[in-house]
Amino acid sequence: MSDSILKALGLEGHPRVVKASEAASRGAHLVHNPTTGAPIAGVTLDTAASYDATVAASVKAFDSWRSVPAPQRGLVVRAIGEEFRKHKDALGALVSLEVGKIRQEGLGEVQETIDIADFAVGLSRQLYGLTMPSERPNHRMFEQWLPLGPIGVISAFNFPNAVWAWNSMLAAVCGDTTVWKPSLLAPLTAIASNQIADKVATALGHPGVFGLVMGTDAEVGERMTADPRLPLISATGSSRMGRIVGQVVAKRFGRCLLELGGNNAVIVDKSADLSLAIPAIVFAAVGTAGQRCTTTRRLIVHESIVDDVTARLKRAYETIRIGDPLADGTLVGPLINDRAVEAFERAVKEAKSQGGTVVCGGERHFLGGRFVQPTIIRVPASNRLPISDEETFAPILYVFTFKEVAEAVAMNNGVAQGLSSAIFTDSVRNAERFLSPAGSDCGIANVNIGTSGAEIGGAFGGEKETGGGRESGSDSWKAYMRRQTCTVNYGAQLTLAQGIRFE
Ligand code: UN1
Repeated sequence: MSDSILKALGLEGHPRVVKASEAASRGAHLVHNPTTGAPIAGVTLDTAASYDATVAASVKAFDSWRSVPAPQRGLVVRAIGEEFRKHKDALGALVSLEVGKIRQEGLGEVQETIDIADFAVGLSRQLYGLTMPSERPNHRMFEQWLPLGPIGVISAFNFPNAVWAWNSMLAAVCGDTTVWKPSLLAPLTAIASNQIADKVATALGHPGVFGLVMGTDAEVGERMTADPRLPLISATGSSRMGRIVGQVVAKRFGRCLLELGGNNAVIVDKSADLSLAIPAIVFAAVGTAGQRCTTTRRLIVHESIVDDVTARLKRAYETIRIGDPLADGTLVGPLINDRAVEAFERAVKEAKSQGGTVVCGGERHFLGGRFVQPTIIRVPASNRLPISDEETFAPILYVFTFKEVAEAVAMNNGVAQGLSSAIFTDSVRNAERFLSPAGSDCGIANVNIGTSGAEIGGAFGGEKETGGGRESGSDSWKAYMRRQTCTVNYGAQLTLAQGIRFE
């Protein structure tokens, strides 16, 4: 199975991919299947010298790519999107194989890549700047958006394909090249994805637009964040990582686009339609085995319905099929690795010691390996559970209660992270309060849908320790360009602004 997936994506015989059995002797990094624990293949990592060569090639490619008219860059991205369409099944399966996402979600991830490519094609004719009236006679004032340079993209294991595409497809139409450092937990998906884009671009006469570097933080990551040749570092991962990256990049006056941890809550108001709320919460809390940055981790339920909601969720959790992510009907696969399982166990233990009650789950799954039970924990009557302040990348849902919606909003906002949030309510007043200036403080705020599974058309990202960056749709493209304000004097007089006379 794994061999045929690798073959379909041209990874067999790829210069960076070695057989698992040869990985040790060739000094390659071994990639494991989280479902079985078995090695899939080895990948060769970059050295300081090969890192340098890739960035140098990206700088060189930028030199000409920036001058290709944006709509023509869009045509290259269109061809890349077509290629992703052709490889959707195989690439989706590779995502499942490498990070344990169920097939539907692996395919959904590649669909995000196809969608953002389409979005970028349209955008390639819409990189609009404003024209503003000059206060001086015979002057024209306007702004234009120009390519920024090679962009460093750092991505996490949980979206090993789409997050790169959000960045690289937009960057490409903006006239930038990309140097991508993927997670070492998902390098095969990265090699396959980057190869698809690079092959198309190269065939159309643009080699070097899509670069890939792989290695440890010490060898590659730190070099990249400190590298003045990369004017923008777009990094997705933990807040701990973002804090380090942000400071290093700021030191050299580079730009950062940070998409970091979430601790997302769903508020269930007493007027909520539970036939919507329950399945939405289940998908958002256990989908991708709780390893999305948008996963629902906290449930804030009106006290009058909390017992009913918890009982319904427990019943729903009992029917969730856990197992091989590539098997039909599986809804939850494994966690990414043993460390993630340990973090899950630690959080449950901590929650219990802080007075939380396990409603269901709480243990490793009988399938063993990296499988855990989706878990619901009721917080004690004090409504406080310090462990719930942390983002544990696992399917653990903490249930809180509230009396007044204002109190629920304060709880929603009462954590360090600010990515996604949702309210289930049939009250227009409560929905609008949730979306008002005094409402949710998150980058994403939804009504009657869950916290995860955002569409690519909106800007994606969050506030506070989520990092403040926005990727994907809306006007996120502006982060990948430099703004230039231009004033042209087409008259015969030199007029100074602010009415200044200097003669
Ligand atoms: C992430 O987990 O880093 O909204 C990205 C979602 C997906 C993207 C998640 N479209 O859940």
